[in-house]
Amino acid sequence: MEQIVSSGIIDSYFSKLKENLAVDVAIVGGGPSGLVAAYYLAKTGKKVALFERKLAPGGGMWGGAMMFNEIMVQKEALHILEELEIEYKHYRDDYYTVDSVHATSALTYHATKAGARIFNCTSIEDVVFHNNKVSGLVINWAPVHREGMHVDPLIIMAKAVIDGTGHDCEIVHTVARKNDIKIDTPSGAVMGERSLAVEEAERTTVNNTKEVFPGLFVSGMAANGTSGSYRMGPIFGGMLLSGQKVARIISEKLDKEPSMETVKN
Ligand code: 48F
Repeated sequence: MEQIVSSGIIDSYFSKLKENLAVDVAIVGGGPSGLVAAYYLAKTGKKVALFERKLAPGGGMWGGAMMFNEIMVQKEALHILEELEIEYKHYRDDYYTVDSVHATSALTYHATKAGARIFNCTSIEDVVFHNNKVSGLVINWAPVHREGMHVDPLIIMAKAVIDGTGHDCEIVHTVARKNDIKIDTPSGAVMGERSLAVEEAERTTVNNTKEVFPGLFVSGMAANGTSGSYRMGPIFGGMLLSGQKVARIISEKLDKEPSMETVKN
C-alpha cells in the first residue's frame, strides 16, 4: 500500500512533467492574468503549462485589499466572471464586488479543467534565447532559489512565453538585462511601474498587454510595469481582460503554426 501511494505519485508527476517539456505556451506566474490566459489558451486547444513559485496559484487575488477578502470588478469584465461561473454582486454604478477566495479558486479550477497544467513551487530563473527569440523557460524548484542552493535547472521549450509575474515583471527584466536588446516600450527598456491611478492603470493594463520581444508577451501588472504605467490596487477587471487579450493575441499567432498535442483533464 505505502509503495503504491509513492510510486503512483512519482509516476504520475513525472509523466505530467515529461508531457510538458515542450508546449505551445509557457506562462510564468499564476496571478489572475496568467490564470485567465491559461484558461483561454487551453480552451482554444493550445498546450499550456503555467509555472508558479508559490504553493498556491492566485497571486495577489486571494487577499482582496489589505486582507479584506473582497475584490472590485468593473462592468467591462463581467463576461469573464460569467464564463467562469464566478458570482458577483452589484455595488454602485459600473462596479461589482466579488469574494476573492471564490474568484481565485474558480480561476485555478477552470484553467486546469480546460487543460492547462499548473506546476506550483517552481520558479523561473531565466529563458531560452534562440536566434534572437525567447523560446522557452529555465525552471527550478522555488525552495532551491530561496535557500540559495547551487543547483542547475531544467528547461521547458515554448513557442510563446507570457510574463505574468505581476509588479516585478521579472522575466522581461531578466531578458532585457542579459541579452542587450531593445523591447517594445517607448524607451526600448523596462520602464518600471508608477504610483497608483486606478482608471488610467486599468485602461493601460489592457493596452500594454502585447508581445514586447519576439516570443515574449506580457500580461497583468507585468504589462504596466514593463511599459511604465500605473498600479491600480484591488480592482481586477484589467487583470482579467489582459489575460483574455494575451490569450487571443497568442492564439491568433500560433494558429498560423501547427499546435502541439493538447492535454485534457
Ligand atoms: O502579482 P500577480 O497577482 O499577477 P497579475 O496577474 O495580477 C496583479 C494583481 O494580483 C494585483 C493588482 C490588481 O489589480 O495590482 O497585484 O499581474 O501574480 C504574479 C504571480 O507570479 C508569481 C508570483 O508568485 C505570483 O503568484 N511569480 C513571480 N515571479 C515568478 C513567479 C517567477 N520568477 N517564477 C514563478 N512564479
